[in-house]
Order: sequence, then C-alpha cells, then structure tokens
Amino acid sequence: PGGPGNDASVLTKTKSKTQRPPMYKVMLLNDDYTPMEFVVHVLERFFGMSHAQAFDIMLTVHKKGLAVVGVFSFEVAETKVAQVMDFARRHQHPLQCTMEKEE
Ligand code: NFA
Repeated sequence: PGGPGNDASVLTKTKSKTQRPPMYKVMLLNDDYTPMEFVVHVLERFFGMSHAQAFDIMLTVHKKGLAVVGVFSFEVAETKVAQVMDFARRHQHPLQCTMEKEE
C-alpha cells in the first residue's frame, strides 16, 4: 500500500489516447466571375497540386458549388485562407476561401 506508482491519483490518470488536435477543412466556393485558370493557379500555388489535380478540383467547385481543397491544423488553415483571399482580392476576383472544423 502506498508504494511507487500505486497511488490512487496515478492509477486514475488514464490518458485519452484517441485525443487528436482538431483539424480544419479549407474550402473553395464557386462564383460566376473568377476565371477557371485563376482558380487552377491558386490550387497549384497555395496547395501544391499538380496541374491535372488542380484542374479536377476546380471543376468540382465549379459544378458542385464548393470543394474541400485540403485539411490542416488551425494555424496552417488560417494562413491558407488568408493567402488565397488576399491573392484573389489583389487580382480583383471574387473567389472565396473558407475553413471549417472537421468533425
Ligand atoms: N465558375 C467560374 C467560371 O465559370 C469558375 C470557378 C471555379 C470560380 C471554381 C470559382 C471556383 N468562370
């Protein structure tokens, strides 16, 4: 009784091994004005996609209204959203990029 590692506070400190930091989906939204080539360029430049991959995702956004373009930690997701929004604004395109916590 009372030996090392035999204390009640130690025994009840069970770690939740399934706990993970929350991840965030970064999404692109469709609009009627942003040129398709600009969206493809954004996906290549900020999300490291190949041209074929980028074209595919761009078409998904165009047809479905939106698509998840990546899943990141909060900080990285925030940075991606800010970079895309700033790049679109500087080029005067209404392209929207948002993030949402993954369930
Ligand atoms: N819908 C835009 C067009 O027809 C293209 C687009 C795709 C815009 C994906 C935004 C996101 N020019």
